[in-house]
Amino acid sequence: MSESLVILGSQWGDEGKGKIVDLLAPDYDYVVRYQGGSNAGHTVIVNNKKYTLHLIPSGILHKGVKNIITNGVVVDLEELLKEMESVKEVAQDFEGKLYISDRSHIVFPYHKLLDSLSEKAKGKDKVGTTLKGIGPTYMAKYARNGIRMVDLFDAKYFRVVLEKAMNEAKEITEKIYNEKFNLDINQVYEKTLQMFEKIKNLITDTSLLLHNELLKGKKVLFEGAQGTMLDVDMGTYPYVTSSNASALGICNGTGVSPKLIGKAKVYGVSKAYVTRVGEGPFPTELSDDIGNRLREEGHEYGSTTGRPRRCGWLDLVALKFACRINGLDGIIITKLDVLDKFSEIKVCVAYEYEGAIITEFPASLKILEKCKPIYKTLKGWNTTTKGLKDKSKLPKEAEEFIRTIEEETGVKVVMLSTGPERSEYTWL
Ligand code: 2SA
Ligand code: MG
Repeated sequence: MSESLVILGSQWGDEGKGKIVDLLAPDYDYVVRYQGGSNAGHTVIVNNKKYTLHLIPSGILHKGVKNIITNGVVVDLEELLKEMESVKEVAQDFEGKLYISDRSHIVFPYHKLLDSLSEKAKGKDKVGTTLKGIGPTYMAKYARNGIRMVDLFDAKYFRVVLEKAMNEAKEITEKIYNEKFNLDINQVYEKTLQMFEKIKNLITDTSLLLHNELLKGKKVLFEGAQGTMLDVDMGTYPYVTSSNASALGICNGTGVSPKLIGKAKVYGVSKAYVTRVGEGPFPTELSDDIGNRLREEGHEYGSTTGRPRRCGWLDLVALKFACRINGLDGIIITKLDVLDKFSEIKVCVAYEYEGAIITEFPASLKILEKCKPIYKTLKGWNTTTKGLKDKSKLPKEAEEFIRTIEEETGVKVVMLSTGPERSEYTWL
């Protein structure tokens, strides 16, 4: 049986998964994206050139690595084509290098419209989505009104289902949101088919492909998007994305049996601190100078939307939760170097809630909102770890920081990332 690997976010996304997948990809036959859509933003820097991937798996930047967008991903054709253009030089030919599931659902312009109308209507209770149409596309999927890649092979059938879906979107727009619906069915229909023409040679039964390849012993790297705490079932609901961003989403997202996936190792990526974009409580958030310093030192702005990210100290209650949900075999700590200049570093080891100590992440946001972090204060290392590749050169204070993470979560830290470049990391 093959040795596969899962790399996913253990926090609220933006943990630096793209860089990790990119650097490990050469050891794998396939890199697989299994949920989410163009809401993801995976930044990879190669030879000083920055690539931001939203839909295409980060293995695309390597020769000989095949990439799969599976049934669990919602695909925006316009974004996909833009992205293919942006990596064209590196990827060269996409045929035989990028596969897209015939069962994946398509994000249409009316999904994006509904995303923004829903956010607007929620007012101060908005989720803070990326406005990429993700929620409405998954809603359509579960309401059995979605349109899949396979449907586009039959233009007549596509016209019928598109009309039905757009009429419904029009009704919601006008009757529920009292707004104008300016999208034209003919235009959406024609444009979709034109775009589809350009990628239809990449569409296949990726569930079957993966099944057969795994049985043959091929090595597969599963690339998560967003993070565990944004998982629709296990995250900080309703301030979550609309798919299973944790390891729990791999089976339904790929159409591969848990018996085959079960052989994979699972590594969770965590920043040395916490960031979050969008709304929703996050107990260790710092709205002070330290939070601002983390944002500036860490360049914490959304790679899809450019939004400033909320920053705070590392939350080990949440990380311990992510270790359990995902069954983590190891933790990868990124952006360690961002803490280089902090003389004191805090990690949250428990919450205080109405006088009681909580060590398990609560389901209720009402409780979470009132949780006050209980910190363990560690000494900073006050020296640079930027670009550090030799673990024996790790300052002893940074070793203590790592040890604390391991003690509190019960999971080994297996790798440190010390800068955005492909080469800036060390295995521990
Ligand atoms: P959505 O658009 O429906 O998935 O939004 C729902 C929530 O999920 C959060 N979310 C994210 N959080 C962090 N990073 C994401 N990707 C981009 C990035 C985000 C960006 O890599 O930087 O550029 O702003 C991502 N995608 C979704 C979102 O903030 C909502 O809280
Ligand atoms: Mg990101």
